[in-house]
Amino acid sequence: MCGIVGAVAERNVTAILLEGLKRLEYRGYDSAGVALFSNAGVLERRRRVGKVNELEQSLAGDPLAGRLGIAHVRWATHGAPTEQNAHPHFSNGELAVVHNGIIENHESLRERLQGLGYVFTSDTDTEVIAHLLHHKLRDIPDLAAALKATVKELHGAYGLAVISAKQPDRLVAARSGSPLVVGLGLGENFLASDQLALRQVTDRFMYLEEGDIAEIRRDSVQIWTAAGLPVEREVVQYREGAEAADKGEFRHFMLKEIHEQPKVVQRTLEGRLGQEQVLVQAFGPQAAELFAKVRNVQIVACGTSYHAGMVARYWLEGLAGIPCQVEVASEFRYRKVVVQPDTLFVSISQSGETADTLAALRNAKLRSPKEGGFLASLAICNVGISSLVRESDLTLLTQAGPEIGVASTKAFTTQLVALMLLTLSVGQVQGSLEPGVEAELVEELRRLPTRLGEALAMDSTVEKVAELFAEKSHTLFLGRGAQFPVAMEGALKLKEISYIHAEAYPAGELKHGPLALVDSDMPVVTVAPNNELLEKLKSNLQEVRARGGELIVFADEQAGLNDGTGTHVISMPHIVDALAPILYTIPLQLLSYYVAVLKGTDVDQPRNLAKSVTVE
Ligand code: HGA
Repeated sequence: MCGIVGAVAERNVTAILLEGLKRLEYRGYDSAGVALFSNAGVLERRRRVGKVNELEQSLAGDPLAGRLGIAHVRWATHGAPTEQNAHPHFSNGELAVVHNGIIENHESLRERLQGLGYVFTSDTDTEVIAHLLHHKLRDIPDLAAALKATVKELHGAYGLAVISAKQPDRLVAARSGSPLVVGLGLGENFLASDQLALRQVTDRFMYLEEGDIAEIRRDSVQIWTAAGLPVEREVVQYREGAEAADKGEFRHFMLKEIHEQPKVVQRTLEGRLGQEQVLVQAFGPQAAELFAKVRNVQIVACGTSYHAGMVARYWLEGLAGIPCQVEVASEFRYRKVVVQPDTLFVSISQSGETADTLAALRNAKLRSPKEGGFLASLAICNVGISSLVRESDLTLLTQAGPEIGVASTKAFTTQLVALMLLTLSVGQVQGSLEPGVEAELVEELRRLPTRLGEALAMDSTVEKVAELFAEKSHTLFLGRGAQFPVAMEGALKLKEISYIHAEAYPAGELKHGPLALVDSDMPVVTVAPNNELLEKLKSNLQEVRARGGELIVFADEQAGLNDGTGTHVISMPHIVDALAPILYTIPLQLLSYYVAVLKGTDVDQPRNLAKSVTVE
């Protein structure tokens, strides 16, 4: 995915920019570029398709130097990954712009700017920003003020950095939907889309907030809010290892990662939501064209990722009307599969190196026309430089960050977010969503991080409930509809880390067998959002109570379920039904965590399990 680095200093910044780009390499990208205000007093740039290494080698042979510069790694959304489309983009040799995100109204802006005489040299949406800003500078000479006027006309998502040959003492930046952070040095300052890119030069950061515009000079940083008011943003000191390799205030990585979910869900949404629509191009430049052709979806994954795929089936069929099949990769790869015409192959994997999933993708790609090939492949993955991403036609990266705990938590919820974006994108392109659904869900997705925070606030309540399980050997998890895979994931978490035998059933299946197991030694966990299946679920719960089974119910605050003998109801914040699977996952993660802590098992490295399953 795209990355931005910028610097204004009294020394040559080329090496700083290159090092910054290398630190962003893990996100996956297709080209890289740098622009500098050279000592000759002009803007110069170098761009290369491929790795940062290619750019570095080119600069080693023919160096560029300057004290002000911006750099970018690009993951194409508009226009193929070519040198011409790589950033920085110039306007009239006077401005250089790098951009993360998508400008939705780029076509109309392009037409208008062409009418004004601007000549475009790329197919990107980004280039309109350079020319529009150039045009604004005629009436508004100050670079930051002109940028403020420019972004008012942009629809979509952006993290932007700009330098001008006419105001070479500053770099200016704007953020809306794509993160940016200012790095503070001594007599020099920096900018990046991720603080990781700047850690070699500073440990003090200022995070820009939505709508912020920043003017960064060697000795000052000035920030304005979207309303144009000057604002101070807090300076945060980075502690070495504070992110991935350190548990911080938490006892285990798993608990830390559970609590990171609002933040990483937010990151996974960043740059992917327009005003009322999902930005389909976030899946890649050819996504819209491909999604228009999709008549079926085949999802292939393992373990937790498989459960994410199971939820997506309810969404793809229920919201977008697209037939969907889901299968565990180890089965799919060895069986003769009949593929319907125009089927999109979707693989899901945290690491992107899961051996079975990768083999399934490779088999899918090798299918002869006689066997009926897939339309295209899409990887939903947390690691941008993984094999799965490299070998798929389209990618949507989750932004969960490194997951250390073996039992997956934040990877799962970010996969669900990615799959919801897929559902809405395919539905949008095909016009198959009910009117208003996309706008409503886009709004609800924006609120989701706050909702997840509310669910996490139930931490101590869930910790108490965990005591009911510590002495038990078996548990049942029940759910209906899209909550069935959530129950499966809850059961998987519990068995993975507490070693308690846990099974998940669709609640309606209870009386077809598992009810025979229910007695006072078999707690039954249920997730009960307030949807059209609630009344049916309530009857299933009665069936359990009638056999003396103890019920633990995570229920919508409006579900009308109350505590009683043998029934423990934990009230959940109300949420739109489509997003309930993401919210209800949280208390189940917490439950297994606290049961494992009570049992004294190795939470982060459960016996017999490994993180990235690169063997069959
Ligand atoms: N739309 C721009 C930037 C793409 C991006 O942010 N990718 O992660 C382009 O296509 O160049």
